Amino acid sequence: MTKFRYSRGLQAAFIGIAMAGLVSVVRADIKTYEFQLVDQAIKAGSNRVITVRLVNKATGQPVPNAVIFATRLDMAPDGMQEMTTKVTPMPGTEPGTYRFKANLSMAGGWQLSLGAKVQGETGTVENKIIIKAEK
Ligand SMILES: [Cu+2]
Repeated sequence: MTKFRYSRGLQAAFIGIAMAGLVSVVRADIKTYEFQLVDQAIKAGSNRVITVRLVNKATGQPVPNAVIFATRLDMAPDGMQEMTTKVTPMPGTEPGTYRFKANLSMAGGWQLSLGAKVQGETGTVENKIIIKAEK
């Protein structure tokens, strides 16, 4: 009787460990996600399209259906934080990519600040992407 109870308890412990392992595999840390610039060469001018990909760094896979909720585009990389331009979201062309239309009115370094909510994850992905607008 005593032996039977012991083994049942041990079995439950193993199931608990297995489930904890499963949860850690399914739920990635929000820090494992990052935005990457897709098209490196962007010319200065109006109606430029900026394409970024949200990637799970642990798997290398693009992350579709994220909610992009915060964007700011300014020339902080060239010491012009106050020089901002409007960023307009556009539909993505493939799952996991997100596109924006912007007026890159000056050649030089632009910084795109992005925030995202990923489905099934708590917390916020926050990334700054540097764009080099060519003449
Ligand atoms: Cu500027």
